[in-house]
Amino acid sequence: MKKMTIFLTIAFACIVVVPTAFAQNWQPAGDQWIEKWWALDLVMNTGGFGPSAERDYLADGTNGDITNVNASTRYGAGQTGRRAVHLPPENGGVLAWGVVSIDIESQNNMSTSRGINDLNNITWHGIILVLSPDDRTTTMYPAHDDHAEIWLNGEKVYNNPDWTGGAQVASQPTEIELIKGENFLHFKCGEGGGGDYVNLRFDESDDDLKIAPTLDGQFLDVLTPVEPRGKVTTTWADLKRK
Ligand SMILES: [Ca+2]
Ligand SMILES: [Ca+2]
Repeated sequence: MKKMTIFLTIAFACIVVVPTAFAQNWQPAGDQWIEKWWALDLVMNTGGFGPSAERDYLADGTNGDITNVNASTRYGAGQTGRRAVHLPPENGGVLAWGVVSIDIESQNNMSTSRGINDLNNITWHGIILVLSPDDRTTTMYPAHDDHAEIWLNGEKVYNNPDWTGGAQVASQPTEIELIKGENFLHFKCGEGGGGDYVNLRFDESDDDLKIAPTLDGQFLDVLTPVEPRGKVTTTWADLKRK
């Protein structure tokens, strides 16, 4: 009897706890432009999008722990919860990751996401988690001004130095492979002058994808745990203090 009671208790706990863990307020996908990103403070005074594209600021600022490539993997995404990116003062100094909302209609949404009208010689790094119910080939639609590079699950899938002509204009829709479960996408965009926007959406048929950061601003906490949760909950104030 006692064993049965324990078994039932555990079974009940599983039924109650597991669905709760997945009841997240995911960002919608499909043909909707993605508004919330897990983004790094902007790199400043880059010298333009040409010099920016030749640099791996993430690697330079973390002794190689986070890189442009591994920011598109579970490992690198997880590391963003533990490390700031330490760059020289002229490039912004200690840069932190956090949830950033972009104005998906603005031609200067990199600048305005930081409360400034029009910054130049800056570089954006943004990560999203894409949860897919299956393996699929689909199309992503990046809009950017200027040079955009995109990595997906540890591979570079996009490299376009030319601005696309509008905040919701994708000049090079690109076929990508998503895997069932977690996919990580890292979008780097270097801005020289004038317009400065990033934007991304998937295909209309991808309305079953789930995107994080969630609508209520969660990112690290919705990733599949690979280490004790306590380590991820260090706040940015703590890290910057160190
Ligand atoms: Ca600008
Ligand atoms: Ca520009």
